[in-house]
Amino acid sequence: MAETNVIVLDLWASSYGMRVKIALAEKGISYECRQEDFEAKSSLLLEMNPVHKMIPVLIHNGKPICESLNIVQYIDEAWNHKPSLLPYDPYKRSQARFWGDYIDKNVYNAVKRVWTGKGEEQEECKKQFIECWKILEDELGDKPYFGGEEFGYVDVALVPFTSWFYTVETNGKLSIEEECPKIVDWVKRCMLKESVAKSLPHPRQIYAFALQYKQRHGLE
Ligand SMILES: N[C@@H](CCC(=O)N[C@@H](CS)C(=O)NCC(=O)O)C(=O)O
Repeated sequence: MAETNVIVLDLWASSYGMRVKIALAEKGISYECRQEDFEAKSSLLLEMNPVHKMIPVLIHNGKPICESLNIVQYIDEAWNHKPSLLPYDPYKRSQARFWGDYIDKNVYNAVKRVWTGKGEEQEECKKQFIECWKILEDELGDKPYFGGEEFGYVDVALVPFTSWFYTVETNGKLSIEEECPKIVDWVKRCMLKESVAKSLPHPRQIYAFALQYKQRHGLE
């Protein structure tokens, strides 16, 4: 399959965009990454994702695929010469999708509420953040990765959000390592993978991005 026909519409700090970049790297697919400006979205983004007008969008041979987990599943199916990100077993596949859905419904908000929150409200958000990640930690258990021995779909779905841990810890004055040590070990394990290390920005870049965001939105 022609790899030159792969474009990702992205914003570097987006955890959703990072999922797509990790999945492409896992499959060894080279691609062109175009950064979007949310204040002036490109006509290509509006054309390729007219429903949500959001990144990430994968454009493969001119055709758009939207919604990050849908994109990860597409990548897994379109480039099936490499080991699958989703398990083959239907039950295990359903479990992986369940956790992908849990992450989508809970993690972004849990993370964002801590770094944007203040005072008592932030304390409540910190409790919810820890609750959310403890549930994930229980699911991980003593396995190296969420799916077992191999890095896979749930890891791809979740690990991008950990690039925000430094921002969460600094703004929320909490130690994720104290609360969820197995998660922190899992992050270190994932970061040893080139696909992850090259797709996640440095935590301090994210922190600077968050600071600018808070200034722009009067959240300081
Ligand atoms: N459910 C979507 C979420 C994507 C999303 O929230 N994208 C944000 C960036 S992190 C976006 O494009 N925001 C632009 C806007 O809201 O105008 C996915 O998984 O792809």
